[in-house]
Amino acid sequence: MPLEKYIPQTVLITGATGDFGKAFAQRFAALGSKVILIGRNREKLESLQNELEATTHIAAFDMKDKEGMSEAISNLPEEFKNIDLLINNAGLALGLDPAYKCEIEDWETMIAVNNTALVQMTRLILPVMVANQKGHIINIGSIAGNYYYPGGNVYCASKAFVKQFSMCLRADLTGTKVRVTNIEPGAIKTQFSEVRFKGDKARADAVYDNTNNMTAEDVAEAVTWSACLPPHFNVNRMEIMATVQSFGPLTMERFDEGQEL
Ligand code: 8X3
Repeated sequence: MPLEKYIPQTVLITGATGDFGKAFAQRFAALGSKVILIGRNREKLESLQNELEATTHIAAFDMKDKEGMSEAISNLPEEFKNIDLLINNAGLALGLDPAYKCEIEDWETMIAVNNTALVQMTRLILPVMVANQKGHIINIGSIAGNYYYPGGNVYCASKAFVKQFSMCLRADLTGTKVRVTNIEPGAIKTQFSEVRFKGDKARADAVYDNTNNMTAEDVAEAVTWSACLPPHFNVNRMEIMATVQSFGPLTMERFDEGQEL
């Protein structure tokens, strides 16, 4: 399939300085797209901008800052306004404790970034795509939105929200030619676990030790493929996992003889 023909012209990437964001930026820059890089840290954005051989624009704000987001989008230079690919990539997991032990602030942060900011950004960009009858929203979901695991609680719920929102967008966008895709990666070797375990590098490294991990570049492959398909072809959801990752049995509690059930 001649995918080169369908390369998006203007790509906005949130969480651009994270491992996924960088890999996406590198791929679309190499394909010749103009790239809008969004992140919290201006210096990191500038360094990524310098590294990319592409027409880029950077906007530094915290995804939790609704006004900052809205200002950055209204102030986009003219040549970056016609976004035809939005990659809602900013997101995080915090903690892996059982629900009754979690920090409520961690839950609030995950909902604020993974869900609230994602819907705000989508709402800001959608009118341009609908008016142009051209566009694609790629949300970075997770297998965590499809399966349940101990300690997943709010992270898993936030990714289930992303999946449901993505597919409901599809329903609303019927007739607009705007595409929506939820990419659902499993465990990928990135800074993800270091963030989840709040800087505990040993615990984070253990997640990826002695196995054959997928990488951010693999996820970028899935994103780029979905984005460069002909306009009649929409990937609704794409769940991807390392071959070494798979499913475990459901659990069943057992009781000692004589123990109250
Ligand atoms: C990250 C994948 O398996 O750690 O979204 O929940 S997992």
